[in-house]
Amino acid sequence: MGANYQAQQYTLPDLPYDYAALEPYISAEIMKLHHDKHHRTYVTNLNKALEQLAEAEQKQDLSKQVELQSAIKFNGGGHINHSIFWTNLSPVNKDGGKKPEGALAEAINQQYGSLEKFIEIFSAKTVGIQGSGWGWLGYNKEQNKLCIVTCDNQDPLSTKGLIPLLGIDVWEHAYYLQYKNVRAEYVKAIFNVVNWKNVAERFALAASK
Ligand code: MN3
Repeated sequence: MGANYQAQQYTLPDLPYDYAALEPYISAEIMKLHHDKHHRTYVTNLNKALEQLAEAEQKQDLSKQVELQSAIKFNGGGHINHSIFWTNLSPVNKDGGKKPEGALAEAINQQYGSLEKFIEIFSAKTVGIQGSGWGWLGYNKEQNKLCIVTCDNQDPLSTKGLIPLLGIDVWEHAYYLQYKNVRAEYVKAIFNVVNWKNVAERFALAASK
């Protein structure tokens, strides 16, 4: 890998709060490992793959360019997803666990009946993911509708043509140290620290574009 192959480099974003800030719902130990080890590894491997891609492009090695797509999707998706996830959460003494307001609250009530009903449907789908993946509240621009969908592995929501508003990581690394195999308890607990203000901002931005 020479220095000649210039690729865009991504960096691990700082968490907008301390590792212990989401306790007791998500332990500091989980947050530190999840952010500083798992997310960092996606960023490192994404940068590696992009550098290899730049090299393969320069060498017009199409087979190599195609081969690299799965690493870019996985690690790039991991970086995209976690970067959203951290901002979707907030300590309870800040924005965590407060109710959605404004246009987002209206859309949730209109489509799902109530916030409680939305959380029930979202949680059931998300807990039911087979293996590793993410539960998402996404926005369908063409239909001007909210959608609850799940993605496998680190596939970003853009692969389904939707704009991500709220993502819940249900890879075991996100909860196992604290909740063991009881994914449902983790998903239930995390709504205590969901930053609905951030979700509403994402919704407003997505709807205005
Ligand atoms: Mn994760």
